[in-house]
Amino acid sequence: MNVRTLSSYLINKALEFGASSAGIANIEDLKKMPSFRMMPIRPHIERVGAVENETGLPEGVVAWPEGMKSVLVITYLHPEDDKYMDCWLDWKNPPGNVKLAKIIKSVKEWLQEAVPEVEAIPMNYYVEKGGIWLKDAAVTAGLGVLGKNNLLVTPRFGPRVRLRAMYLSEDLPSTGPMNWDPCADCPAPCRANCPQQAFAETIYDPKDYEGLEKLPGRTGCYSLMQCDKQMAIDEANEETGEIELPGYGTYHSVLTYCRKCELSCPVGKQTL
Ligand code: B12
Repeated sequence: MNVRTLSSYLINKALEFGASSAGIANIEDLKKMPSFRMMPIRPHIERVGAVENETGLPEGVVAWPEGMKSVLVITYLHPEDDKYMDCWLDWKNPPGNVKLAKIIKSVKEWLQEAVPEVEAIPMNYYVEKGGIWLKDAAVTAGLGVLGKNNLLVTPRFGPRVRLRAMYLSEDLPSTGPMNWDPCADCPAPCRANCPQQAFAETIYDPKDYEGLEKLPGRTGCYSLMQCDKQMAIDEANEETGEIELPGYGTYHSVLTYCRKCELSCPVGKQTL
């Protein structure tokens, strides 16, 4: 099977198994992307939900597995009116993330059967546990662009998607990036609606990051520390008790993280 055929088979299989969109990012392209360049040199920041580094590599450095050449990146829609899709239920991964992992597993099983000579490694969500910087990967795969809200904004669903990826041993070319900027003339309600004003000041400077111009919030104005304050408030407001969630079952804990920058985005609202 030639590379183009394999690439379109993988994308179509991911869609068939339920992905909202899918694409390919070549690892050589990924290594040049902003997050992959910035994170190894960004000073350590303490934050809510941080996980232990299991890769044995310095913080921020991606553990590229030997022999892997490209990555399948998928999105899964998290609609505003299905809020529990994005909630941590009983301290477990949100249902939408579970679905993403299942789609990836199904594509891997299909690939093993159909093209056994190509190796595939489903990836962890966290870079600290073998994952990659998913937004830059999705941009490279042509699934959307990095918006003023510092999120992947997709043409159909705006930023209301979550991401997951799988390594591939085949040297497949990237299916992006796309030439589109929905934020250019947008007054950025995503930024104005942030309850912690996380986009209020420019806090990163290209000269501190080897001249890198594409910084958090596009220009360096996204403060993870401000955003993290809201996450801490959300964690303190975790609902507990016997909670009945229509369509999901009964739970003893429901944790809902802020999505203001995401849900204020006008892109894709007409699709939903
Ligand atoms: C750690 C983390 C957090 C931390 C820190 C966030 C941060 N940005 O630093 C906290 C807990 C605060 C957080 C908050 C949120 N997160 Co979060 N988070 C992650 C995680 C695990 C890693 C992100 C990271 O550190 N990236 C590296 C840093 C450097 O990236 P960065 O700050 O975005 O800055 C880079 C980009 O802006 C990029 N960039 C700028 N301009 C351009 C232009 C181009 C062309 C390109 C390619 C790149 C680019 O360059 C910067 C580096 O120089 C990812 C999953 C993953 N494995 O990637 C999810 C992830 C990014 N989070 C996600 C979400 C949804 C959220 C929240 C909305 C909370 C929620 N309800 O889930 C908020 C949104 C915050 C925001 N507006 O950015 C989604 C994003 C989905 C999407 N549509 O983009 C992800 C992908 C997880 C998922 N389940 O799919 N998150």
